[in-house]
Amino acid sequence: MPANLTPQYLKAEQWYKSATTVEEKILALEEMLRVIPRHKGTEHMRADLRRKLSSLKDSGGKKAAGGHVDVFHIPRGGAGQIALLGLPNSGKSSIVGLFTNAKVTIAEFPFSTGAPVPGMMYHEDVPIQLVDLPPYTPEFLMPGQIGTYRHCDLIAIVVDLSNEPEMQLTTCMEFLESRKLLLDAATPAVDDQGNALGRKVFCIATKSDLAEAGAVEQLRASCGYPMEYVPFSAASGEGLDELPAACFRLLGIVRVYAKRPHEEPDMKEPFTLPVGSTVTDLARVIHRQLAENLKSARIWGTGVHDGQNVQLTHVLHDKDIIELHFA
Ligand SMILES: Nc1nc2c(ncn2[C@@H]2O[C@H](COP(=O)(O)OP(=O)(O)O)[C@@H](O)[C@H]2O)c(=O)[nH]1
Ligand SMILES: [Mg+2]
Repeated sequence: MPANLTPQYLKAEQWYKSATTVEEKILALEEMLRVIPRHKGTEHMRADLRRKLSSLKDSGGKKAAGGHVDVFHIPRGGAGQIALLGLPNSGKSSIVGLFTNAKVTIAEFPFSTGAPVPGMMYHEDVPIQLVDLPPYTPEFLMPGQIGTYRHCDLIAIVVDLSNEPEMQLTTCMEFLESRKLLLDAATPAVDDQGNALGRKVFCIATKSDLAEAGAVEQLRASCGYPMEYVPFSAASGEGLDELPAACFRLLGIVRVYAKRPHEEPDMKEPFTLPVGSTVTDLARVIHRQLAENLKSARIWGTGVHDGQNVQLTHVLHDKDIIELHFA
């Protein structure tokens, strides 16, 4: 009986074949099993896929093969982690070099970046981690590199406006789409625990100093995917304030300052929390056990009178100062 495989299945199979890590192979196999037509003709194939899947899971799933250190696993730092994706020479390292103290290599020749380089950028007083990465080309991605994209909070697609920007963006979008790294509202891809595989993405349209007028609008119009475009230039300084601000906004976080009764607030190190977090969420971040004894709170900030008493379910706003009262 013919298997009659669908394009959806063949795509997942392509993903499996190109997967360079055990984690990716597992995700791709799960997708193949999810989309494979269920009839007599695919019975053997399905059994075979399930066998492969369980043997991969037994082999240790997320650990790097052979117990080696995975250089593409970058521990998260700051309020959020942003991984840069782009073709060779698109200007990724220049961005990380400009905003952080990281030692990046900037060069006119491709593949000058050989391993991920994390650095801390600041939006005002909020630290945000940028990760410079080797380039992507349809022919070559460093084995393991997909893991960095899989586990970051936000992917920044870096497009060089001076060199066929539409082709660059299409190439990156096709890569993200084929690995289920795009959040698709209609059919969000999930792993077997129900976690979304897709990441939030946006586009840094760089080298704007070399671009023709209207290049960013053209790029936006050429790509159907809804996302933000931030014009930038390491040479002219365009976007120097806007890029960190956009990163902060797109990470979906608020920063708040905590204060003890009768003391001044600590304005040096804000706490960062997901948008929508409450007074109780802040208390949990400060001290999980103390949070149970939280009795009341006063807030100076948005939508309240100075020092107003609020419920523990009150939703925090960016730059609020919160005084916590424990029993
Ligand atoms: N004119 C101009 N050149 C840039 C800009 N950003 C990077 N470059 C140059 O583009 C080349 C590649 O930059 P690099 O950051 O190493 O790209 P990567 O391969 O994506 O990391 C280097 O020669 C940079 O000096 C920019 O905004 N404007
Ligand atoms: Mg580089």
